Amino acid sequence: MSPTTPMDIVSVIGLGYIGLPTAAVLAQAGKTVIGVDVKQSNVDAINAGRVPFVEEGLETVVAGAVAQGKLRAQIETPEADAYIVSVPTPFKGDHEADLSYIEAAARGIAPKLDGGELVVLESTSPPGATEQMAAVILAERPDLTDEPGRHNSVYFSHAPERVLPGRIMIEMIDNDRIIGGTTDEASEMTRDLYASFCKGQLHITDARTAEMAKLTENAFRDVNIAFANELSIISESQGIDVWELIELANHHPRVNILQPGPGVGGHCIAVDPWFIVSAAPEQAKLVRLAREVNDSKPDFVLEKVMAKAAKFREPVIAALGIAFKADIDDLRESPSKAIVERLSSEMEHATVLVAEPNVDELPVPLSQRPNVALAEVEDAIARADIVLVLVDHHQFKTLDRELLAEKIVVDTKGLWR
Ligand code: SAJ
Repeated sequence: MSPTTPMDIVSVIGLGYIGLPTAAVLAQAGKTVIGVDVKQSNVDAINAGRVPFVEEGLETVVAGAVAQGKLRAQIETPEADAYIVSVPTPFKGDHEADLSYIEAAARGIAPKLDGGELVVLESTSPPGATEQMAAVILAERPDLTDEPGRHNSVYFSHAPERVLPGRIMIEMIDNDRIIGGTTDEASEMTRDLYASFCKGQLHITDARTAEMAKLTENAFRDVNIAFANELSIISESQGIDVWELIELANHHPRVNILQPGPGVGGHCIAVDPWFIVSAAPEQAKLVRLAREVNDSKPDFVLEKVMAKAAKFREPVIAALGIAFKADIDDLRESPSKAIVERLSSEMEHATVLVAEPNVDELPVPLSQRPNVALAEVEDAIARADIVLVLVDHHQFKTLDRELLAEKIVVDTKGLWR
């Protein structure tokens, strides 16, 4: 196969929040897509046309692609023309990126290669990770090369995803993409592959810049949210309504402050800036500080609720939302979930009623706490002394305000101003 061969068979490694939508839109664009996942229950669900998590519009596309035979899932890495690696990159205890899932994916791909294939890393990664992935594959297969144009050449690139959970099926198609090959040929092949489904512009650079660009986008947002969170703490000490303050400041033509909240969660913005800090610990001062400001916001919320709860012998707290943000079921790195966990462990005499419309059961350890229960939102509020808004789910926005009469309200999202 040469770089001009159409990439008809694509294997997507890792069928999570990014991999499965990517597999689905590639199949919709006419590719034959073989998804790979380590979890048998995910594989079974997808092969039955079901999606194992909540994402607007995804299940219809998956079900259609599976029914047409364009998409299937399996545990084993198959032979394919192109591979897209979309596995987690968590961090280790010291905030250094853990590339072991990428390395495992690379070792799965290596024996399936003949020469001519494209291997794209989509997982958010520190600078140098694409080169490392290539090195793992070439160490396993010394008969292959990353020098372009030979019969045994393999092509490597980074094409970071930039989609917003909750809008993935729209943004996967519409957003511009950054593509960074380890060679120009790899960049071109990647551009051809992504052009099959992406209507946004495809911007070409090198692999390290592409890696850093993705981290930069999320660090930019983290720094801006940290500013809003710090403002909320300052405003409280000054008796100022932070929501009104931000709204007023944002009338300036060159000011656009983001919204404060209970902290920053999810597997992207709460994680990726640390990859910059760990790559350049001496230089990345502001990036580190923003992470620290956002990570400490739950402490501020916790102290506020505990102070309000002090006047009750057995306080009942309605905690509205434990997802990491509005209208999703994702609890990863959720500051809201962390606040509920700490409330329940630090105030054993309190009862915490969790209203989370996007989950059917509480996650561990909350499910094991005797003083925490999942409840319908109206019921939780009716029984509560303190109503703590942690997530701005649409179901909460339209609640009858009469329910809040005589309740102490701590609204971390400014939902009911
Ligand atoms: N948040 C605030 N205030 C705001 C905006 C967000 O407190 O004004 C909080 C949210 O509640 C949440 C966290 O920040 O806890 C992150 O939410 P988000 O909506 O900002 O971002 P994610 O993590 O869902 O998705 C981000 C996006 N990155 C950018 O907007 C730069 C998305 O485009 C990326 O693809 C995604 O990270 C990713 O996968 O990296």
